[in-house]
Amino acid sequence: MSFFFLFLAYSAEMSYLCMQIQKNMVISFDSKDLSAAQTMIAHANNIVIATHMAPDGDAMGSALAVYHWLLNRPSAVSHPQEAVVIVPNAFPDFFRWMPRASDILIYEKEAEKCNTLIANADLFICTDFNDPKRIGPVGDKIVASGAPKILLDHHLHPTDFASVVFSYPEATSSCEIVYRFMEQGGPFLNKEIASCLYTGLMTDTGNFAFNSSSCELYEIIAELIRAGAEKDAIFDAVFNQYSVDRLRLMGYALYRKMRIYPEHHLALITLSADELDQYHYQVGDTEGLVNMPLQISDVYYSVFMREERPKPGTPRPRIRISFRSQGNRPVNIWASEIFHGGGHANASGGEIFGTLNQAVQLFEKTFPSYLI
Ligand SMILES: [Mn+2]
Repeated sequence: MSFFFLFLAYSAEMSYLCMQIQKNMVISFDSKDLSAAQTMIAHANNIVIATHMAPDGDAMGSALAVYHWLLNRPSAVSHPQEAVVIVPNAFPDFFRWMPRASDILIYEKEAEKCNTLIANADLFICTDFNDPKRIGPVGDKIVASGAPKILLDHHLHPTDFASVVFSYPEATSSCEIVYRFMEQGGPFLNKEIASCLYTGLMTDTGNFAFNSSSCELYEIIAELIRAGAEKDAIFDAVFNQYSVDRLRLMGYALYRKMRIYPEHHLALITLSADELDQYHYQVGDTEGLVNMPLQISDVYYSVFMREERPKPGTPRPRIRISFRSQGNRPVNIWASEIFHGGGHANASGGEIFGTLNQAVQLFEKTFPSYLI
């Protein structure tokens, strides 16, 4: 009994502490790192901006914001720089409206062109990933290049691949870090940059539903709106663009494929490649699905598994797994120790190569030891 109360007191204290940290969160840059990065940027001629696989709003927003910033800096007149954004694979259609999204090069589609640009790059600016593995073949090429690398990111435990690292896991998003970084170089905001950054702040916090209690965040948002970001239109462009198939897929997943483990406050949704085909699955169609079971009052953990057909040369399908939780119920250790992934305490990812059944068996075997 006393242990129980001790635990309650402890978790209450922890959430209070987290709340305090959130409210007072100010990103402060190391001045040496900052001037090193600024010098690298000032001297570079060919800059490659790279972000993670299956780009989300924060990846798109942070990379495109840096791109616009490089193109518009006052020094761009005296010292024109080539800049390009490379993403490993396609981004969802609902980000197509983003300013200059059409300039983005998709490695999967234009590998040769990308390889040439990477080989000629004299600076890499990496946003929203902590490990070159997160960007597939682009990561290998970047690591192999001798050019300096600047990392702007909010995922835990960045691996040691960048020359200058701005890693703030307590930040809401990489867009927040990019905002603070660009601000150090003087006035920088315009409508394009503001729209890109707002997108990342909005998507990484579930439209400000979680991980979004810092006053700083709303100060930034006020500046973005002043600079021309159209908040409601951006919400509409990102969240109200479902296809009929996408909404039906969500309905099917919730109605037919959601399993609840009541005594563990846990939900699991699985979708096979065949089921995805039935609904003409497009990249991004299952975005947000993993969060939905958390709307159930007694569900605090949610896991979503999606099967990808094996690629030529790989015998087994890949099961992509997303983990979500609420409060002081970390899922990242489970994701990293069992499913070769990791991430934030309340939002992680992982994968296994095998069948959906094998993934579900592994899930059922291991969750009792990882969930509170
Ligand atoms: Mn992010």
